[in-house]
Amino acid sequence: MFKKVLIANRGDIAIRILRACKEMGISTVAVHSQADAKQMNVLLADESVCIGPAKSADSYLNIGAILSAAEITGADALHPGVGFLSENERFARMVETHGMKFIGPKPEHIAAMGDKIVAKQTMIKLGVPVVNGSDGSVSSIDEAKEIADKIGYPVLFKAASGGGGKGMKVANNEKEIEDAFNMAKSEGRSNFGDDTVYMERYLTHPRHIELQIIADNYGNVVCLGERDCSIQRNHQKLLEESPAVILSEKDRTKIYSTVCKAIKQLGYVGVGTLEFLYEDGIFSFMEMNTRLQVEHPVSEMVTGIDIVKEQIKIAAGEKLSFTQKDIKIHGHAIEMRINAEDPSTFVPSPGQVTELYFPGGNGIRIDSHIFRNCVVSPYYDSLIAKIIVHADTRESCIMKARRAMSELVIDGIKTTANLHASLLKNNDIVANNYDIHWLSENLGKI
Ligand code: MV4
Repeated sequence: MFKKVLIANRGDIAIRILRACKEMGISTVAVHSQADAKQMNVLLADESVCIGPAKSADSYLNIGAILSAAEITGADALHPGVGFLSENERFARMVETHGMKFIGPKPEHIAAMGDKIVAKQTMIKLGVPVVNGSDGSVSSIDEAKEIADKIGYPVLFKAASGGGGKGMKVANNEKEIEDAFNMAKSEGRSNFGDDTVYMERYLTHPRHIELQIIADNYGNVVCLGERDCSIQRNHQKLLEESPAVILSEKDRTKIYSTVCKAIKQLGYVGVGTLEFLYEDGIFSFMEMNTRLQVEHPVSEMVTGIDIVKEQIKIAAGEKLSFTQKDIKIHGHAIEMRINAEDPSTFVPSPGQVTELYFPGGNGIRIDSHIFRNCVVSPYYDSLIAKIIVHADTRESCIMKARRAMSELVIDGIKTTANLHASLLKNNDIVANNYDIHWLSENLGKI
């Protein structure tokens, strides 16, 4: 097992990883920007190194500074966390050429899944269901019109280097093709320096359902259940749950087995998430995230598996200690992502937390880096706490989540906590009656 792990991240996820390391007897190195010197992960780590100024590009994305910090502290492995460099193929390779283990998948899998066309073609070959669309990239308006006639309207143009919704344009009929094609191309060019686009049939009312998988170096692949992440706004998830109660047991087992077979054949190692759209009983693969995800705790709650510890063990060459048969989904879990934002405009609200009380009790988990009098910085994303609730059924989980939100106090900054409290009381949410567009369509009413 590793002796010392450098955690190349900040915030709640840095603490999450640090906790796993401590419980495994591994010493920890925190890296931090100048703005983050007084963050809780820095206080909790065995050692810490400042890697640059506040701006992420100069610190948390500064590969040279991070590798130097690893070298001077003698870390033997590096955990990239989520976001930042976690899906950077070049960084993953450099960590390994510097003699450390990268706690993540193989660089070639990071690269393959980073290109959305390659990812989709890979999944087609592996027998994973995808949405009907172009065979690879689309290079002209005439070609786009031909494809649209074949697959049927509405169609969606997507940037090959996209993800997170950037570079997506819908065309409802032939007249809208030209503008949609050109706009998707120019968004791709300006956001990712790549104007390659492809096309799909546009699904109008899907759910976002994603599967958590974990694979070791010996061909063992296990699915740790699915998460329904449909409650989102501008591709920012607000509430996630596991299991996705919309699925029948038959459809659930079938997609688990399809995905596990595919991942085994791919030779993928580590943790990963396959994102699907689910509409009218049909799964369509969208993207694969080759990293730990923010919402992994709901899967941990219902499976009882510590995903981060398993991820570290896999990187250290250990075999998975469980098989698919060992995985039972226990009850229901919901995560509420509390952001330091104005709850009506979603504009970030950095500043000092003057009062803080977190809920507790049976079945409540708090993953957070904030503390009373801490300062929430304007430089990074505005997630300040994840409140994860676990109970026997979805109904009792919602009751417990309402109780948790009624206890929560965060003063001094604006947060989305009250929005979460109203979501938990909303009839559509309680009745499990929503799709990916529900939140933006209902924000005015809740
Ligand atoms: C789609 C889609 C409808 N039809 N593809 C958004 C980001 C990327 N992960 C894929 N996305 C979508 N792809 C087809 N063929 C709708 C979306 C989409 C979406 C997906 C998941 C969660 C939220 C979303 C919000 C808007 C659009």
